[in-house]
Amino acid sequence: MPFDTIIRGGTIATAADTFACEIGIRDGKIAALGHDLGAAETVIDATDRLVLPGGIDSHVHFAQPSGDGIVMADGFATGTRSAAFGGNTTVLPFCLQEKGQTLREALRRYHALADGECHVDVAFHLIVTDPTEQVLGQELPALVEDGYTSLKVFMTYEGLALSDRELLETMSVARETGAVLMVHAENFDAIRFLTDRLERAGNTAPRFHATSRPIPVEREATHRAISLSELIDVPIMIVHVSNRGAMEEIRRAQQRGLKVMGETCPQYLVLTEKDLDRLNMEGSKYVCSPPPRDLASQQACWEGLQQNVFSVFSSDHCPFRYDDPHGKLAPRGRTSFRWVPNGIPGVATRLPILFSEGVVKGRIDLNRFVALTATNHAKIYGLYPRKGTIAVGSDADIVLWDPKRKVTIRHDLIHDGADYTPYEGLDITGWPVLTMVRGRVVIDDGVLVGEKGYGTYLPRAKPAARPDASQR
Ligand code: DUC
Ligand code: ZN
Ligand code: ZN
Repeated sequence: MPFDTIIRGGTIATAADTFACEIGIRDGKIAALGHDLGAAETVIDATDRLVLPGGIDSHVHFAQPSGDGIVMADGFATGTRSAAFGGNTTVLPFCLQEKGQTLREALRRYHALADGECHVDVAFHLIVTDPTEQVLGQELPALVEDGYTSLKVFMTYEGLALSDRELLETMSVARETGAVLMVHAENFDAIRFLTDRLERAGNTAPRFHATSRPIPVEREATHRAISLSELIDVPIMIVHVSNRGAMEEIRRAQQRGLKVMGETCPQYLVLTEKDLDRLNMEGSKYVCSPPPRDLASQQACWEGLQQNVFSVFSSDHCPFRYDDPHGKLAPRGRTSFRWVPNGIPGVATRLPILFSEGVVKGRIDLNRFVALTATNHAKIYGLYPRKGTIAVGSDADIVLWDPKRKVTIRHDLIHDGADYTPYEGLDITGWPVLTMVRGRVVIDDGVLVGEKGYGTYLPRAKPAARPDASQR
């Protein structure tokens, strides 16, 4: 047989084109695109299905040390399982350097946690929290050469935030090595000031999390990150953008020719700060940073997606269980929003939400959907063309979609380690019905058929090119 598998009868979409043809797969790779490809050991009937590149989620957190007795709800087994159910074939979680730790030590721990556990392929971003001379001068350059070609820095959070000087030093290394720098842009001092004031006034319920980090906190830090990156002339990615002010800062920078990219996430399209204002501690289910805002902010995020200000749409899956003393209901979290763990799950719901709210409702077309959920992630983070497209020679990472299937999101569809989804009850049109990783079916119509450990670690190249305004 010339092929192991043929996918026949479907409509294929890439970031550039939509067309009907068959896909011939051999040894985990796409070996042919054409008509009448003949016989194969397995033929998958894709009639009435869309055939898309597997989703790449370049912003997820698994097994990240969270301190204070807090435990993340997903390790690599459940996190990548949930990703596969949601139509993803590659995810990029963050490897957090704890203060005093070397990056290599952090990576050893992280690889050990991932090894033999993954259902889909993984690559790691580094989070730099302790940018010592040794880390910046020696470790980081060597690690970029070893395939860890992106890093994240924080402008807020105790123990994570870098000073402006440290941001500049880290940006310099990113420039010298060609790594991509992701920035969490919120003003630490402003948040601390507002939090103290709210607590003094007795305003400690989860909804005050949003009040403690309003839009100017994010907009100012976004502007500052852009200005610092301009000094160094280094590309940056502003992650999890939630509102118009920050989006417009990025747009202005792009119009000035700066190498600034942007990312937004499902929570900024379909949630608002009203979700944090639920009875008792229920609002803590929606505590994430930046917080969901309002309807005007949602509209601004759509504009960013439509008008190429954002090049990627990621989940920022950062799961904590709700009814759990190690999660959202940790004893200290009941005393103030300040101690509620920041983050919400979403790796399984990212693609259906953007498909339903974006493609089905006519806000973006199918090719833009593919660019935002797969192709641009691969290009920016050094996985293209192995990942992120349907082309001869690429890995056979493919998802079949039923574009008409109506689903109401329930937590039992998610298969993660959390005990809730913030999108419970959301009505969706369009659902991923088959997920294939390197030629092997991992999810078949809502059933896990893949095995833990099949997913593999992917060292990465430096980004070939920055998706810019001329790209989708
Ligand atoms: N930043 C993230 O990227 N994820 C969750 C929490 C946060 O602050
Ligand atoms: Zn962040
Ligand atoms: Zn995140």
